[in-house]
Amino acid sequence: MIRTVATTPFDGQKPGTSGLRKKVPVFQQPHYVENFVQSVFDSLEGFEGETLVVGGDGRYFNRETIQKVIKMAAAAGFGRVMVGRGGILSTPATSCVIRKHEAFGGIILSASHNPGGPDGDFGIKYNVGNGGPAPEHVTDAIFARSKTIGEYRISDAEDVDLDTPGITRVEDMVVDVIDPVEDYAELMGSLFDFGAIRDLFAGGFTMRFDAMSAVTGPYAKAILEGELGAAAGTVVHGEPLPDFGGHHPDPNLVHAKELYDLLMSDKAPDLGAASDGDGDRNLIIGRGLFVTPSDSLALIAANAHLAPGYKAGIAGIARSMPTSGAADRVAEKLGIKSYETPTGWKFFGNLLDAGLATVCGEESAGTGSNHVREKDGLWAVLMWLNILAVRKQSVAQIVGEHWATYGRNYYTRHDYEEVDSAAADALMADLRGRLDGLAGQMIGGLTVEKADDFAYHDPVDGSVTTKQGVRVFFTDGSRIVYRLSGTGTAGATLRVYIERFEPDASRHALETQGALADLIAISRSLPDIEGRTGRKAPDVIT
Ligand code: VG1
Ligand code: CO
Repeated sequence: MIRTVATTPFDGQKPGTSGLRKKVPVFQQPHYVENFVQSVFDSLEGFEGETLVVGGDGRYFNRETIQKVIKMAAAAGFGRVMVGRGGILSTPATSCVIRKHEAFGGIILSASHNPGGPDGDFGIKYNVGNGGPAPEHVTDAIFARSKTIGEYRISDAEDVDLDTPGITRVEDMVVDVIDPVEDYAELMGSLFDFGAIRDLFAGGFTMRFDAMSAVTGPYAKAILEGELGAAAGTVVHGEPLPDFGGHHPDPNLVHAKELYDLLMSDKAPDLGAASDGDGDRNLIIGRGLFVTPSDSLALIAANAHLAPGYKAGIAGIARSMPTSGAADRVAEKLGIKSYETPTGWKFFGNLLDAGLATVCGEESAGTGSNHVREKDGLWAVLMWLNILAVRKQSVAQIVGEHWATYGRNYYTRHDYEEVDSAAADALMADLRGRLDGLAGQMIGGLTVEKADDFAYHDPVDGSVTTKQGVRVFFTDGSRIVYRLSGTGTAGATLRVYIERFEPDASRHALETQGALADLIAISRSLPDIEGRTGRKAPDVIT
């Protein structure tokens, strides 16, 4: 039976960079999940009888929330829910399933790279029919609805058995429990030269993939160890755990330190890789060399034609604004356009749908292409494997040649986490207020060329998104960017992105923090980070 339940709005159900993210106890409040899910459904039209894809990264509270979503989808009139077995579907796999099965949309339960568990983070994100995150006009409508909601509808049916594949029903709606890996693995096989990668492994190539006890374990095991013949044990931390083993499933040099240390040691395999909680981020480390995500995007763009799915070449490259300009140099050389979007994958969807861009990436370890409408961790790893298999060189050789051809963009991001929100807002407001006066000023030995607050004009739908980050450009081509995170759940996180282009090949082997030392000092003094936040140094450097 379908029940209508009276409710009252909750404050703050505003989707951020990638959906609604809060601490688990916030989501556990009575009606909290239901209010948000009903606000999503109330903001959509035309889904009667259509398919909704539902899955998550397996974190704590995943299963309970999936049961609610299924019962509410039945009450709302969806015709079918496709849900990953065990409630598991990585973010890129969800995008793949939505597209392949022409679903109306999907709901992804994840807080990505943030920790899970009873005191950890949780999240709900709605994706539209192209498989990508809902664009801003949809998330704005969801938020507006959440502020006025007075009731929601839910079936009082028994919980669905999520562990047995096959078809059941909730009310009139079909529930199809699907293999979470199958469609995705098939798509990967259609894009990459699995035969060449198999030969690579058969020839003694070694790798470690750290799934960080998160969602990619089953995908990586099936594809890398299963289909491609990588040695058993190549995938470590391969079982998705509700608390990710107590770690941050964040594939960066801080949280994947064990992997990094291995790749820097004399026991290093040829390639180290990792992915995040929901499987959309990637970390690539060659023997003795970490590849920054910004460089990885540029390298993938320059070499994509070596993979069968991209052999006709790429139409354009898109990167988020804080991502380094390395990819722009590749676009220039290839004679294709590069696009600069605000942070978050939702801005790439229009460019991909319109065929303007083929490859996209973010400095935050996100890379992907037009094969789905999310960034895709394993895709990036397979792309690297395909490139390595064809070029028969090491990661370090390939990166070195790339820098010699295009120059090197030294790049680092400094995060100041859990800063007092009011202090962070004041810091940004102060910077914004000073923008006009910065040009021409000499700071810490460098001269400011111009400064602005990034605004994006979507070339496809004409929408304008403002206040996406303060950019300070220097006359030597360096850049510092400031923005506040839109994914955090406690206080504010100030992200400071620092970049310098170095054309001189004799200066391509410097240590990054040293190469950027003058800019790093300016990045702290210019907005007086210590005075305003009490922080002398960042919490995380990537
Ligand atoms: C961060 C990253 C951004 C990424 C987003 C979602 O956002 O900077 O590049 O798209 O996380 O990634 P923010 O607003 O905190 O800077 V995921 O892997 O969390 O879905
Ligand atoms: Co993620």
